[in-house]
Amino acid sequence: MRVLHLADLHLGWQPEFLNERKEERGRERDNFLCRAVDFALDRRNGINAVIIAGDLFETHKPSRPIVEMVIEQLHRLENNNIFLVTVPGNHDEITYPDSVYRLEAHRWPGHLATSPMPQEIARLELDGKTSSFYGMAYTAGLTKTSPPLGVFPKSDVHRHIGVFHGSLDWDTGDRSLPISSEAVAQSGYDCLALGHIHRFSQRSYGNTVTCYAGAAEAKTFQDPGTGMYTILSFGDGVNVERTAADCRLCQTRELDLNLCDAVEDVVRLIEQWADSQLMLRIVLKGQVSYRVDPAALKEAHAHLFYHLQVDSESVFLDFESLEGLAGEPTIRGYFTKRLLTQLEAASDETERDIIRKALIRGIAALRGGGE
Ligand SMILES: [Mn+2]
Repeated sequence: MRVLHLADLHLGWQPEFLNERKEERGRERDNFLCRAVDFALDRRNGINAVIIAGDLFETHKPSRPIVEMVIEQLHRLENNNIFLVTVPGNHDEITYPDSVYRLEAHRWPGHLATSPMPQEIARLELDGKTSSFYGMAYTAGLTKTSPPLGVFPKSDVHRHIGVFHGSLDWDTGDRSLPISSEAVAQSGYDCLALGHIHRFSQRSYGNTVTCYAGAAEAKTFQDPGTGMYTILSFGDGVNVERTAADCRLCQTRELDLNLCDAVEDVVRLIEQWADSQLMLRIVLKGQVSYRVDPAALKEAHAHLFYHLQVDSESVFLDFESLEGLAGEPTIRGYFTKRLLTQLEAASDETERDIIRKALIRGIAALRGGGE
């Protein structure tokens, strides 16, 4: 049995920060569900079941076109005999009377969790084995969250798979569902397919494999997506596989100015990274004696990327301010004074250049900011 484990799609979310590309990218993100369904239907992937572990939608009340698109895509799974389990999350919380899951429950494809506490949702018979799927829909006022969720129902079948949108032992007091890992270890479940944390992770508690599939598609640079499908493969045990999901890459890269002698070198590095498909955030680091303007770099190079953001955590240090440093009764002051003396005594420009670089890097190192 091979299960495509999806979570945290946040369909309908708009990337405001992309300005004129906002709508285009929003549509592309929302189209992820269609690509995931194509993946599940591709016989080469051998998928028997799809799990959606919460936050399918960005809100509990998504727009009509998004709802219709989702139901149409999920119908494709149902029509092709792919077993489907959907669990609501905290973004698309079932609590509200106008929640999409309350209004559409009567025509939701596959199996939808609506119970406020864990229950068996459905069973799947495959190759002479019966697998039971358990889940719940967090409902404010009805779901008990203190102590953390720790009682897991269990039917008399071969396999047990929990589908939850919550946090393992991470009681932040927000409207999420805390889950006791101690209880998971005692649950006798084969696997807990989780949503809520947007990064991928996999751990074992007792004989139970817990897996956060993570959000495949990026939202922002802080929430950059995994770009991967997660497949839970059940044989003798549980195997977690991952494969590339054809999502737009969203990356943050550090650019160490200490490795650049001038702005021209910085420009050359950015040009080497040029990729019209990439959403890239560059963080300038280091301590240098030339001025770098992140806004100007962004302006000049934005056309080389799908989206470019340049932030600076670097420190500008001009040679005038070194005289001040040289007077400090510190190791840094002593170092600066010594290098400035060498600089004055240097016989040619090559030597002076080396001493200047040593000075800048040395000061960075003494601040704990360099190599
Ligand atoms: Mn989420």
